[in-house]
Amino acid sequence: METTYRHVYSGKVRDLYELPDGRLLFVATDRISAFDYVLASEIPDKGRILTALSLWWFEQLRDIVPHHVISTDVPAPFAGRAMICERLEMIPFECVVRGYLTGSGLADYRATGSVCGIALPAGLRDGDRLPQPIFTPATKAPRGSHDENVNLSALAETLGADTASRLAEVSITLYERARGIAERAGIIVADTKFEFGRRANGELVLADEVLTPDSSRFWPAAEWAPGAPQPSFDKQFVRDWLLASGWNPKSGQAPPPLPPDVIARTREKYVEAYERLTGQRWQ
Ligand code: Q0Z
Repeated sequence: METTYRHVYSGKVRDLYELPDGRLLFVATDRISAFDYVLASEIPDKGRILTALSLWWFEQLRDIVPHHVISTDVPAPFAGRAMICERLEMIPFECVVRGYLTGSGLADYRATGSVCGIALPAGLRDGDRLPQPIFTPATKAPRGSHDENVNLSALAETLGADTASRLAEVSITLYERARGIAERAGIIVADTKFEFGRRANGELVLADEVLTPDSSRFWPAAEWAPGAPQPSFDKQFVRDWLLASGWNPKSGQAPPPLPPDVIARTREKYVEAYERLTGQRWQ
């Protein structure tokens, strides 16, 4: 049988296609990014592992909110690393939840004492656990620029107060469910980004990929030591090797290709995250 699909968009590490009936084909590639660059080297199986992980999370969360996945019966070139999804009217904000303080949340906190208009206790350090998870939405920036944190009022202005508060509530509920599961697996989900869309009847649906190392910060719980940047569960070998190679992230030069052992060890981290979280062996 002949299957056609039309390429509609590519992100750094994933591609989006449209099927003839209007449904979308959401494809995770083996590409990896670090320091805002897509690397020349790919991580074998990364696309399949992250797709399997995302599908597993969608099932863990489906009693909280419906998801956009219709089928994983995809054209052969994408087998195992793609989902056929219902087409939604996407909400034009990233729904970020933070359980720990780091990254742009830490930067905002250091500048203002707040993150997205939410005041936090004084004296928090990089990597500290927050008293409770916070909803910190961001605008979706065009490619090449960075998302901008916004407060709940900005969200309410664009979407209406009801939708804004529903997004906050659902996002925090999803995060709390996920962090409990991950904690028991020895993984800290420091923060995560959800994307939602609406069906024609107005229902909110969880879209995109969820709770993968690409959409979240995963930290190894055993190594958590707030007061300094935390090691990344998946990308630490890549970052360490790139910096030790003498390459400067601010040079404007493309990063060098990764050596085989760094590729292999990074692949193992994705497998480990999958196995620890799902309790299933990878393949
Ligand atoms: C997601 C993206 C990329 C994958 C559009 N269910 C949906 N309905 C309508 N639009 C989308 C979705 Cl998931 C949608 N994106 C982001 C970019 C690969 C996803 F390159 N864009």
